[in-house]
Parts: sequence; C-alpha cells; structure tokens
Amino acid sequence: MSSLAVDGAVRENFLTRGFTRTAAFLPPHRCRELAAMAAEHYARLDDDDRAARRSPGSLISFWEDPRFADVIAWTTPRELIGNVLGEPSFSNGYVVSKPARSPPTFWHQDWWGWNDAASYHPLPHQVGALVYLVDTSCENGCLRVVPGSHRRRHPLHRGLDEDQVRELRRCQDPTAPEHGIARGEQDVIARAGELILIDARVLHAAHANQTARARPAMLIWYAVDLHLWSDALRTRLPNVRVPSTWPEETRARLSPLLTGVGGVDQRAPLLYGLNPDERLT
Ligand SMILES: O=C(O)CCC(=O)C(=O)O
Repeated sequence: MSSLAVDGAVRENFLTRGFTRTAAFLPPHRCRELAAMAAEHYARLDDDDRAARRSPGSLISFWEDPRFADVIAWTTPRELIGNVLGEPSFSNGYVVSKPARSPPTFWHQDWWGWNDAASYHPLPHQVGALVYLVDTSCENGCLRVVPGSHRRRHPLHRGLDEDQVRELRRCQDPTAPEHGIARGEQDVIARAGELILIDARVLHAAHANQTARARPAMLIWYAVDLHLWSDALRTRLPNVRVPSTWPEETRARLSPLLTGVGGVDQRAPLLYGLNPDERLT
C-alpha cells in the first residue's frame, strides 16, 4: 500500500472526477468466498425485498452476518483513504448483488447532507470503497459514472423526493431519465477484487446485467475526517454498534473501529438534504 501513499494522481483523480480506480485488490479466494456469501444472502430475500430493489439489486447490510467482520475490519481501504484523503471511520457496508437478467441500476448519488455548506467544497465527507467480486463488463452490469458530477450540476440533478427514489429502485417506470443514458457518462470496467473509491456525491449507475450469472459487489462506506464535520452533519450519523448477538471476540475486535461515529440510534443517517441546491453550479 505504501506506493499508493505517494501517488498524488489517485488523490487528484478522485477529487476532480469523484471516483478513482486504485492499485489495491481483494485476493481472489476472498472474492470467491464473499461472492458465495452474497449468493446465499440473496437467495434468502423474499419477493417483496427483491421487487423493492429491482433496479440496484440487493442491499444486504454487513451487520446481517458476522462473517462480514473481516470486511468491516479490512485495513486496505482504510489505509488508502487515510493516505490520500483523510482519516476514515467505517459507517456502513452492504452487499450489492445485481441478479442475473436484471435492469440497469438507476442514476443516483448517495450523499444525504446537501443542506450543509461543506457539501459544496472539494473534499468529500463520505467515501465508498466499491469492490466487485467478479470481473465486470457492460454485459454483466459494470459501474457507470458521470465524472465531475459531485461538483458540477447535471440534468440528472432533478430534486427527487424519497417516494420518487423508491419508485426508481423498483424500476416502476423504465422510461424515467434515471434509467437511461446520462450526458457525459463513462463505463468503469473492473477486475474482480479491484478497489474503486467513490465520492458519495458523484452520479453513478450500473448497466443491466444481461448475463445468466449474478454480479456481486461490496460497497463499504467511510466517513472522512469526522473531526472536521459540522455538528449538523455529525449528529445525523447513525450510532453504529456491533450487534450484541455477534461473538464476543468479534465485538471486541470491531468496536474500537467504530468509536466516535455518530449521533442517532438508527441504522441510516437522518437526511439533511437529499439533493444539491443552487449552490451546485
Ligand atoms: O451496483 C453497482 O455497481 C453500484 C452500487 C450503487 O450504486 C449503490 O449501491 O449505491
């Protein structure tokens, strides 16, 4: 990882484009193990869960299964973010499995604090480490990004409310612009295990999975430099805790990594602006 520490290009790329590929990888045997766990969890979802997230695929929290503990504790994304951006704190993580023959993931951004003035500054608050567990392609649902859209207004910044976002997740109206081609979009074709960093503010999507195999991925979110966050944002973060049902040894190992994260006793942050306002130009 030390070569990444001095690679200013990773930081520059991330800050200007809102995402960057890195030279870091999850080893192939871990990709296989985690892909099998992703399949196991997806198989347990009922039809309602699947329908509610038809467009993006599953959103299975790591807290569902103590076997995800090693991903929560994984040092590589922490070191990488620490070296190129600022001090990371784990905030939450998910398995995002796009099932076989599923529609595109709709265009969206994942930042929840647009009411705060600091959301319009270059440095991110929330950074995701995206790891695809199989090689991706345009056929099996690779990532798509609009570079720079974390700092510049785009026609897809439409000011959606939560109900509209729920409809997009269900792919209720496949003709909605969020399910289409975005101006300036780029494909990000990844190798299995490759670690991609993404600013929560950047517009992103994924192609349809037209193949007969699922396309599993993990999305691990970190808050960056929490000590610099405004009180308005920090107090809206979830107060992340290791489930009391997890083995004692695992709780002891993970708990120190979660200190100081939050605010509210719920799983997700309290919304403080779902959409950028006129300060995004
Ligand atoms: O499935 C992907 O490729 C991207 C995941 C994603 O956009 C999300 O869950 O926010």
